[in-house]
Amino acid sequence: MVTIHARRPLLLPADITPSRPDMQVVGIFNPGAIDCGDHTLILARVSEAPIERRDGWHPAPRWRSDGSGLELDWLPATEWSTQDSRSLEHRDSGFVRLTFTSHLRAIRHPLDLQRQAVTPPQHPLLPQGELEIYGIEDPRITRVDNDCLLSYVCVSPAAACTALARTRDGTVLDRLGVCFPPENKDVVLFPERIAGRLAALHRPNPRYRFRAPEIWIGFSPDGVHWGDHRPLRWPRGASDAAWCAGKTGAGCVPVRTAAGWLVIYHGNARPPADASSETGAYVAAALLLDLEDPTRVIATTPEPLIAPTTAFERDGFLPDVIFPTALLDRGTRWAVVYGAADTSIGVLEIDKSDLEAALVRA
Ligand code: MAN
Repeated sequence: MVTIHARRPLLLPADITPSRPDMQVVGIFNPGAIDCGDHTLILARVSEAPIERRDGWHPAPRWRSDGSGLELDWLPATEWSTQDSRSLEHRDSGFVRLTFTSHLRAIRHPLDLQRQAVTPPQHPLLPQGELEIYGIEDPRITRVDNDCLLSYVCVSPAAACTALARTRDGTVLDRLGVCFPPENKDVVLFPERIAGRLAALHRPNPRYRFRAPEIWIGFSPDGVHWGDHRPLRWPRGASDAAWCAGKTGAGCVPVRTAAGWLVIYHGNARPPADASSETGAYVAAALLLDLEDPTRVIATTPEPLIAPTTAFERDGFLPDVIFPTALLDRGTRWAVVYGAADTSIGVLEIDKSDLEAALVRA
């Protein structure tokens, strides 16, 4: 049994200002986070929706690819139906548009990760170019090769894929381009080269479901060329069928421990048949990968470590979501930073010894 300490919201939508006066912030969530000396750099996903309503029309935001800002497309309700809170579906073609758009915001936070007022400047990182016109999402930050590398989801009519960027302090992105083509998300880089190569966990999302979409690992000499891909497999008992039957995905950036690479990942349940939402609950669990050969899963937590239980995790844009994105070392404890209900950022602490005891050899 892993005891959870100091579970708290860290950033809420009301803490930040929208990028434009006609947009409202609907979420600040799924953040990359990394300790930088005297502060924690948080790169948060900020999602915004248009405020204006027009009878018979749905607004769908889109960034102009020439960098000249945000445009609202008004889609006729006769042709587009609302699917869940996140998307609109074209009645004939089945193609979708998002009801909101996301950009990234860099925030420096004291290392104690206590909730406090966010002081400006909150540096916005806005989408750029054809592959980002519906937004950029879910960043993860890894310090590797003396660089701060950021993997983030790009959304466009070409679908969701993952790109890489270098950043010094989160305020400017030096874009390196797409590293995993559509549809692939939940890309996290390891903080060290392994046998000379960069390594990343990633999650392709296949159309044919022979089994649930799962975490893969791949390798690269330079961060641009990736190969040697394979799924991570571990024995899954009957008990995990429910909580990760929908899909699994990384997660926090892996952390080196004496016993192996510690990875906190998410499991997503299939929604119950009578549910109004298209998406089931997201919970967090842990894996341990072999230090020399991280394609080998050596231990797992058979049950979820963290499930949505508090109000800010249960109620929001997408209810019942714990989406872990960063694991920070706080001495005898780990601080887990996570997105809650696609609406806010939460943080909680677990004793390292508790987590170690919960890991069962695979
Ligand atoms: C899914 C969710 C959303 C996200 C879109 C596009 O619907 O993960 O949060 O905005 O995909 O990536």
